[in-house]
Amino acid sequence: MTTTEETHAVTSQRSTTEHVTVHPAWLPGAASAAVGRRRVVVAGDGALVSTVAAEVAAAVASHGGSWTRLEAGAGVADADLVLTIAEADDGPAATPDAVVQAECDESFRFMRDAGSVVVEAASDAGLLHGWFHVLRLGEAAFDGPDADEKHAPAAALRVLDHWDNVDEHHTMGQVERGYSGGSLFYAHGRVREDLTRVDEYARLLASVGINSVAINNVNVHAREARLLTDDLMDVARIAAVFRPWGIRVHLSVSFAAPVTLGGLATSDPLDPQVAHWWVRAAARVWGAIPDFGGFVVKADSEGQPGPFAYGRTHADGANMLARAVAPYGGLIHWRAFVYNHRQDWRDRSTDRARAAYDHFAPLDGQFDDNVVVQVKYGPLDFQVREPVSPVLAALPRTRVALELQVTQEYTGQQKHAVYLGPQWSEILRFSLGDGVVSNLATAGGFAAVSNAGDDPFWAGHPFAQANLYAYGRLTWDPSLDPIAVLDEWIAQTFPGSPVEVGEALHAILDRSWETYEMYTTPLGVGFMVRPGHHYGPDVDGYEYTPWGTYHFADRDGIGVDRTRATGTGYTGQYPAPWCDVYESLETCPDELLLFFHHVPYSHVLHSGKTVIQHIYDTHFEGVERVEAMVTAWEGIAGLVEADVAERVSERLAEQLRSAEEWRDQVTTYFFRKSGVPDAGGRRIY
Ligand code: GCW
Repeated sequence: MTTTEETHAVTSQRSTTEHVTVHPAWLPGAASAAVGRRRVVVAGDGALVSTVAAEVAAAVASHGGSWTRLEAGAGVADADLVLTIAEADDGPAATPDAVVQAECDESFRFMRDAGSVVVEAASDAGLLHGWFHVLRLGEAAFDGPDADEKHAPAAALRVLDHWDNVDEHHTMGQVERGYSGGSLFYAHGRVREDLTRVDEYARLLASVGINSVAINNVNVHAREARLLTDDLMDVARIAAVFRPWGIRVHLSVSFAAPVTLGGLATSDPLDPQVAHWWVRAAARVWGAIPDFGGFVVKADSEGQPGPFAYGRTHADGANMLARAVAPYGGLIHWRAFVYNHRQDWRDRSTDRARAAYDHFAPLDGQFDDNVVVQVKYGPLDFQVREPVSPVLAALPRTRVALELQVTQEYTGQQKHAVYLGPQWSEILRFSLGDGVVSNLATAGGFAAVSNAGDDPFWAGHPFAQANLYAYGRLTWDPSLDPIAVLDEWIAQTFPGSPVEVGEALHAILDRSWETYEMYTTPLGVGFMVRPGHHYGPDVDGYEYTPWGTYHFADRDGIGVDRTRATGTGYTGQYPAPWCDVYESLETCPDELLLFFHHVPYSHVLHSGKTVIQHIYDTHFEGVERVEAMVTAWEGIAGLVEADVAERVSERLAEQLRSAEEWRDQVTTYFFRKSGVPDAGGRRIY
């Protein structure tokens, strides 16, 4: 197919909802061409087998192949692709009654024999993953040597959290930290009537292995709280849309709901009336939605209510809820993002980075089995660079989920092209005690804040789709190379494009996380963003605020002393060897230097540069790299669809403007503080 024909094919697959033409992301019609022209058999029962069958039917209808549906285990002859549920020795494997099982076996086996492919799964959820595996491979699924591969997710929980408010006029916007338009779920102050885009979104998520979503903001305001009560049947409608894609729905709930919704005088977790209120709430929810996933709770954090008000621990709070949902196999995702957001900047002894560990490490072993403690990847707040949170190693007897941020709150707000796969890969591969992933894989998993909204490109920036894609792929298999994952995304999103397109996209995105880091906040010190919306530079924006995110720059130096020897002692929260690696100036990695140490500007990094010269050099080079991104894009913009080209060009122009602003403010700020000139003699204001 020529590029023009391909482009036409892709365009014709776009759906139109409420007068918006929606970009197909990585699942354009072209994706199904390889399967669609073959003879396919789908065998087995289960709700998600029907989803696979419908997918196959649509693919062969567009591309001229054929398909048959058979009973599980029926003798199959003469097919190019067989998608089947394995016959289990101990009873039926398919999930009954259209209910997605809590933690079913999602694995599948991929076998290729002389160009014929069999995908065999233990459950219908596994079969759906196997189907999307074939779709992702395209022709390559059928080409190549004989194979027999087992594919299984690294962890049972692969969740996306939406920080969506029902209320469109909320002061934080409809989607808190959302950069992709309005909510996919809510419009005009209620759950949307037309959930077509939710269905398309669910398909995209299923194709990369996501199996749970939470559909409302962890900051639960009065309007959103009512999802649990008055709007429950609307939540059930959303769950019904996700169900055929093997995705369970969760709600964020307010710890104070027994008071605010139930009229009780207290939400003390040890009060039997409170526990009873939650038992009844759970019965209502699971009565309406039998495969409901559970609740997400942000308690005692940034003004949200919690057990501290009653002198109770977070284990008391989480377990009370866990017992209410346990009869249904429900989960409580209890966030460890607990810190004092009203600290006094003058008080140098309080260190926000310590807070999650100080609160949660002593509680290890006290949480019920269906509590999942959800831990942000770093000790602060989704910065471009943070050390991996020591909490992930401190809870060996607790189910833990690692929380990432797909939405680019602190990484350019989807105006900047920043591919986060390399950041997540680094976190997932980091060896903390027994290794982050092995700790999580036992019983926990992964959660991330979604970047999707009702924007026609789903994510504001067409390239931000790659982050959504990579989150699913890397949490399914953390050993994947993030650049190879990007390559998959490019191949599916720009199918049939000339090779220059892929080359340019790699040139723009492969090192874009590092580039963003270069022109923004240096050496792991974090923040320096405009308060409130968090976009653009403001070096001292948070310096004298109660939020606990300081850099302590003065005329002599910069950084936060978190050592045991002379600082806040945070390094002591790490297991060996990290407690010593980070403690010592000799061994602390350059990129985290200012997170752990306060040093003079003349301090020489392992790179051989002084801190001040590093700040100058990275900021100038960061902007040069963005200029190169713009040039690379200009070379291929004419080869992609016009609306994609236009959106990306517009975003890159803003990225360049913003990167220059960052460079000029940061270099000028540190020149003025330190008085040390740039050895390169470049323009500083
Ligand atoms: O990063 C901060 C955000 C808040 C968010 C909070 C959290 C939903 O600025 O907007 O609140 O984290 O993770 O709870």
